[in-house]
Amino acid sequence: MTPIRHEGANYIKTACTRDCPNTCGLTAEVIDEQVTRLYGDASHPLNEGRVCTKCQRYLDRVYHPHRAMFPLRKVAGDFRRVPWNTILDEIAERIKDVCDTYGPQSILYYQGFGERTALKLLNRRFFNLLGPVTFLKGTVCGGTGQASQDMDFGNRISHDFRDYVNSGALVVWGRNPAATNINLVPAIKDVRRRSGKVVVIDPLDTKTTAMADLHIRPRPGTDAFLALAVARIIIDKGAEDAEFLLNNCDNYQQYKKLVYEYDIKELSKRCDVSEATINELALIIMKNKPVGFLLGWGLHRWQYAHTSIRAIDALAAVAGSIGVSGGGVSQGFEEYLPYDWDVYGDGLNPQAKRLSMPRLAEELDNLEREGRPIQILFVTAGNPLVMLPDSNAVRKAFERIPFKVVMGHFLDDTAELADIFLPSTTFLEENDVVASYGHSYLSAVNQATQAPGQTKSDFQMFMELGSRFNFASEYVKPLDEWLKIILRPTLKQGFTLEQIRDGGFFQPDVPHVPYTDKRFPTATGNFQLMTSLDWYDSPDDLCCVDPTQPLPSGHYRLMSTAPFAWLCSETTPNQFKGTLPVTLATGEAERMGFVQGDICLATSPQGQIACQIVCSDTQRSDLVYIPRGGWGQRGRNVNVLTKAIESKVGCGTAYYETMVTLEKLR
Ligand SMILES: Nc1nc2c(c(=O)[nH]1)N[C@H]1C(S)=C(S)[C@@H](COP(=O)(O)OP(=O)(O)OC[C@H]3O[C@@H](n4cnc5c(=O)[nH]c(N)nc54)[C@H](O)[C@@H]3O)O[C@H]1N2
Ligand SMILES: Nc1nc2c(c(=O)[nH]1)N[C@H]1C(S)=C(S)[C@@H](COP(=O)(O)OP(=O)(O)OC[C@H]3O[C@@H](n4cnc5c(=O)[nH]c(N)nc54)[C@H](O)[C@@H]3O)O[C@H]1N2
Ligand SMILES: [Mo]
Repeated sequence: MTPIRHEGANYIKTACTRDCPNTCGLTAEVIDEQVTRLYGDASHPLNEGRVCTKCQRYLDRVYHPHRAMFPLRKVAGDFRRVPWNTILDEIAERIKDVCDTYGPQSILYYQGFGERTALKLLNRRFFNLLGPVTFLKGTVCGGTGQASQDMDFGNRISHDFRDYVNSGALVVWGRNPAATNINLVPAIKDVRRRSGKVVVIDPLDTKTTAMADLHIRPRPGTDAFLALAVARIIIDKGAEDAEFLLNNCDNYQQYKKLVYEYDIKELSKRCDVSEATINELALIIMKNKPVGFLLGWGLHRWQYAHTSIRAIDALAAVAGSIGVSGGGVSQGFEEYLPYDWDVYGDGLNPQAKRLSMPRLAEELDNLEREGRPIQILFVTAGNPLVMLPDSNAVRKAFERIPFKVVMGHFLDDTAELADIFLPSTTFLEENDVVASYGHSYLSAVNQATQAPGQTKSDFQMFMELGSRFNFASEYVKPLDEWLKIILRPTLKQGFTLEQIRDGGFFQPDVPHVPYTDKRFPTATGNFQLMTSLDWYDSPDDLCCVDPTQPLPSGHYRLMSTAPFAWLCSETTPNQFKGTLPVTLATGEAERMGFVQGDICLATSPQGQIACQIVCSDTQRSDLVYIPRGGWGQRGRNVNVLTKAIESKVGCGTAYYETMVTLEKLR
């Protein structure tokens, strides 16, 4: 939307830095030093003036009366305001003490996903300059998909989404762009306008499934069987892309063996999709070429997620979608591509210890048991107490850490547990640069308004903290100087910081349609077709019940996916009234004796939480849906229920491998 120009208002071009694949270009309207409205930047080539609900509501968060504005120190259980200098002195002294007494490895730096801009590389650099402090490995977000696609393509590279104007069909697989990535919605509508087909494959009903020609609801976690079944039908019909499969792929014979291991009836039973629907999907794929496959993050949340993702990659190879305009299997983009990764400083400490993010509580417990407990926890841009799995275990592990520093915007669950809280600016109050995990445009973050209260950017805080250490002369530099260093690889190509500040540009090295030459950065240069479904080789290894089998009566798979109305745990205090909702199939509710509005207790081996029943006539009967991101302070944290296990590939988090039961409370 083009801003309606108000007299006396300033309009600042900037970009949204929140944890979302849109990374929209924005225009901030500023009146009397206050941002009064956020518009989509009409000149931004990707969002073209669009913004989503989350962005429209963001100002409520920025100007919320509960936003944290002052540095705080906990004294006898209560936070007290302390001047910046005093608090930074205390942190620096404590760090030096701990380094001398226990060594830098007893400091844990936890970097959340809240803001991933260029200057954030310097956070990790600060810790690396201290020595081999402890970092995290793995991810609660997208590691599994990337690692799985790297196995097939050598390097995961997605299609620019404007390439979908060339698609005959889109298969949106485990992704909900109508909530999570609005800039894809025009592409979906465009395919349908051109009489192409849109299929959405999602066990849940979402705003995106409502836009589909065909919505398929497989048994969650079993998409590999659906993909194999469709591939089998295409191969049976002789409609496979034989040229690509024979000339540009490895393992075609083994893959074919896998495709023919089970008959369609068995495959249909395992993924719980009817044979008629499987045929319909196969027909759509054969008739509407080229087919673009779009994978989301929901698909990653399983122990064996890689089997689903690799089976979809292979299906795309069978369908003739790889290296073809309008095709591809697209998921995410490398959001740190434009930067010089040396700035992280990881090279200084190749031996630094890394704790598994998905299993952080267990890792902390192990260190404790070994007599090497973490002494200082430093959290930036994350709310691990709410967003990591198994929150009760995370809380217990964090409580034992003697000194915790949290930087953020609100006194959320994690901040409440801190000994020291440092108030951060929002992106509206910062100068920076941001790339995206949803496209390859580099955008400017231009400060729209002054930092309120005593808030400081992470950059400022780390520079001021860094000035208290003996590495100050190499670490403490003006913002522009650091940006020029971080952006070295991009500036080397002839771009300037001023050009970025002016709005940004596409990164020149990123192809809009990857792999058109059908050469892949794998060991042989060929696309790698999967050869086995590993989990069936080792059923004992399953962390929970076999996903292809029906669940015991009264047990449900817990889906805790991204909500439409807010982003991760970036809610505002008092945004929610009433009990946390749990959506259950109407038939199942009747069978269990529940009615809409009943309050029940959801229980898993990890924990319990009170929920209010919402009935759905279309939802699968073997799962329940509870939105993620609610705070424990308000009794809305779904992660008290979730299991902390890693995915087999990519060290991702298998949140949805959690089974719950429901019991009526009153
Ligand atoms: N409004 C909003 N936008 C967001 C976010 C938010 O919280 N709210 N979060 C942001 C973040 S951090 C991320 S990573 C992205 C996530 O973006 P998306 O991937 O689009 O969102 P998710 O809800 O994680 O997952 C998408 C869908 O996958 C489905 N799914 C889960 N398991 C399976 C399965 O086994 N098979 C199939 N076929 N489908 C499955 C879920 O039901 C869900 O509807 O969105 C970003 N944008
Ligand atoms: N049950 C369940 N849990 C999940 C998922 C799921 O599907 N199900 N999905 C997961 C996914 S996809 C993700 S990405 C993670 C997200 O996990 P987190 O990154 O821990 O979650 P957020 O709620 O986004 O927390 C970000 C925090 O950073 C703050 N922040 C924003 N910008 C800045 C900044 O510049 N500086 C500082 N210091 N703070 C800032 C925000 O105010 C917010 O409090 O959660 C995961 N958790
Ligand atoms: Mo994420």
